[in-house]
Amino acid sequence: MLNLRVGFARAVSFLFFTCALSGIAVVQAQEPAAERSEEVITKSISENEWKGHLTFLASFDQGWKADIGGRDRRIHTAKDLNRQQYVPENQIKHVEIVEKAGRYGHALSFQKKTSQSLFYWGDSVGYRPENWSGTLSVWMKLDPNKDLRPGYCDPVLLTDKQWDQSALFIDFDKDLPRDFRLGLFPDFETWNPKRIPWDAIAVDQRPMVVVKSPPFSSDHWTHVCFTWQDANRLDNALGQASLYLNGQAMGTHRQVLRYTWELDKVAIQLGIHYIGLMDELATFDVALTPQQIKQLYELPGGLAGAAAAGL
Ligand SMILES: [Ca+2]
Repeated sequence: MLNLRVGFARAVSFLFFTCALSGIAVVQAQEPAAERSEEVITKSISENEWKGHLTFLASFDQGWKADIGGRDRRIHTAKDLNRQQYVPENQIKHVEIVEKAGRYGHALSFQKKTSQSLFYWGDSVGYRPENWSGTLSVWMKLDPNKDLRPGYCDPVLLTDKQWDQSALFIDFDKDLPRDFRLGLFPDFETWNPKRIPWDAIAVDQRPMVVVKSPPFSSDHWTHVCFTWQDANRLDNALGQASLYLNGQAMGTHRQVLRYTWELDKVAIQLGIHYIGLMDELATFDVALTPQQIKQLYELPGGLAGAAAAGL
């Protein structure tokens, strides 16, 4: 993703720019998640059932293997972001588990930028070809403006293809001070049918939720959570996705969310060009409500603790 984004020419004429954008099948509107309709809220599960919808969990407390996962819970190391060549287990010497350094228990520590890529298989995340909703949660500890090397950084990327095709991700922009973003890139033909180069798409037309001056720090943990709902609607109704930091709603993006995944290729990639600590990476097969996300943020023993207690 990173090479493509960086590689596109930035010098694009305004005329081309204006015409090109008219072809983008993206309806974008950002609004606080608290303003979402009552209909959406009431479709969610009850306040006490949400932990039972945990579909993937990597707490790093017992090692690299995911606590909860699908057909293969081992982490894998890919030669690059394309994941065409990969081997089981972590092979990157600059990434390690640090005991008791986590938000809860142990944590992953990424110490250098690398072209290799770590991932877990994502077949358990709860993908549905019709009426799909979900949540991803992770804790991060870094100062993005000091710790990261130049270029984009994607702490978590969920896809069976790549960043701009059937993908959901969180990233830091490459320009200082770095923005934090939630990227919603459904099947490529649905969001960019005219194949407009990325850098020719105006910032406010991009399918993302953008947070200026996000509250990340190397001194404390930051909880990152995003939800998606009404993806893969048969009637092509708009779906929506919302980003939360430390339990607070940061914004919502609406568009048709058509994701066509080959389940055995879905990967939860983590730590792409990331330098910092990471803990408790998890997914749910429902879109948690703002109240449930606040509960998750304040969970005393974390999800691993909740899982050990029988959720
Ligand atoms: Ca942990």
